[in-house]
Amino acid sequence: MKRTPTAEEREREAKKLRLLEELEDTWLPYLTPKDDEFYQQWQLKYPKLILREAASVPELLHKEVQQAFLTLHKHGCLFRDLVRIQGKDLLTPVSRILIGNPGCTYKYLNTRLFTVPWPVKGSDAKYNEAEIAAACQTFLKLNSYLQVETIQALEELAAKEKANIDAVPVCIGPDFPRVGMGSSFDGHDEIDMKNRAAYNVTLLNFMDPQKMPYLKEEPYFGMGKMAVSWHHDENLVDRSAVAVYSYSCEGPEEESEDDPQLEGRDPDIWHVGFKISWDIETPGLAIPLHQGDCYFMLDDLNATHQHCVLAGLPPRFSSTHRVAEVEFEWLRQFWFQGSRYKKCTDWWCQPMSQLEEMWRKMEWLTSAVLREVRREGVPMEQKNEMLTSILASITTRQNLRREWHARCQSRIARTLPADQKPECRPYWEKGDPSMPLPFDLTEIVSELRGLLLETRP
Ligand SMILES: O=C(O)CCC(=O)C(=O)O
Ligand SMILES: [Fe+2]
Repeated sequence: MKRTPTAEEREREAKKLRLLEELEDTWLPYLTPKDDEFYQQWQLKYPKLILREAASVPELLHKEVQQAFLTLHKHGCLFRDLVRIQGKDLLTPVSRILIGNPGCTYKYLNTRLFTVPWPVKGSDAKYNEAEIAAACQTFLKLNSYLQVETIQALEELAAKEKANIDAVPVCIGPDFPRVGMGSSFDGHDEIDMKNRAAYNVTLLNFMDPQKMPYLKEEPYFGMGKMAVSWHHDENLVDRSAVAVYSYSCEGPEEESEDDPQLEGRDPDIWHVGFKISWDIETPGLAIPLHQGDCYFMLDDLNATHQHCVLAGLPPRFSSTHRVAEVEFEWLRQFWFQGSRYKKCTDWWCQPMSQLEEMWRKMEWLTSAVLREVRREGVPMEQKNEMLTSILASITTRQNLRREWHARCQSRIARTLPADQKPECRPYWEKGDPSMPLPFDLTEIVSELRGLLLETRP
């Protein structure tokens, strides 16, 4: 069953279609390092995008991180997600795992991932395999490294912005102090900088293009096959950075020579693409990513620009470090992902059963409120107030239950292997004596609507 897209989603989709129509069958221009203007455009239009090539990262860290990726892959810890985009259920071509602070989650494309914990101080996480534990520790180490690099890059960016401001002659007198000249780094930046680099999770990606023959073509620039389509990273702390470690499993001898005759990016090499949102004037960028290269999206780059991942030939992993926001909506999301978390750790078992217990109490409380609104002798005005507020929340609850039930039943969900099969939980049959209210709230919603009409003044 399809969810109706929101007005905002419809508008965005229409805008995108208008843009594509406007382009007709011409491609927009984009630049690669082969182009003369590449570095100039990068500096001018994408100054908050930073690349650190593999050679600048300690060799030992490369070894450890690359081993850790392979270990998690070997133990089958990465999964394709059954996401929902504009009411459609889709299986991502990329397999993923979220690692991070214990208890953290990250939601993307209507799917909440739960961290396999990394061993921060005081963590008592248990892992199914010593190798998985070691891999999580390695990603914590990489996280600290990338955090330090990010803060340094932010400081450099701030210094550059300041130099630019100072270089502009300002014709204002001493009565107009030049505070906050449009720069994002004014005043108490030190703390802001640290917070915006305080990565609490990393989302690992993996894809082997050889095993994924149906990749989408990049639609605006003709950049070729995409592993991840154009997007902004969602649900991050405002202006927080994202740091990415890229590991394409290319043999050193396979590296193809750039043929200057060929137009556009090399389809054998993995790239990250960047463009400014809704801008068809500024050329896009396709930045080649070789084994161990890292890139950083600083400050508001993720908001003002979109990025995509362009597939190369070899399999590739990436570790994308983020400052995830704290949010809610956990129970159904967790069980929707089947028993995948059991593969790595039992960390979530206890919190989830505790949460379910609290949820159960909420069901009983809801039934008590329903009893109260049905009771004779409650003054009309008071009854009207109670009904208005409870009807709204029960309706939302019913809509969400219906949506999740449908997601669990989708055709594509049924194709998943047993350990990844979505479980619709909490769920119970009609007349279950342990539950005070039915799962399907349709009848209760119409009853409440009727009661509300009666109490209309
Ligand atoms: O793999 C990458 O380089 C980036 C992936 C990405 O954009 C994402 O996971 O949001
Ligand atoms: Fe992304």
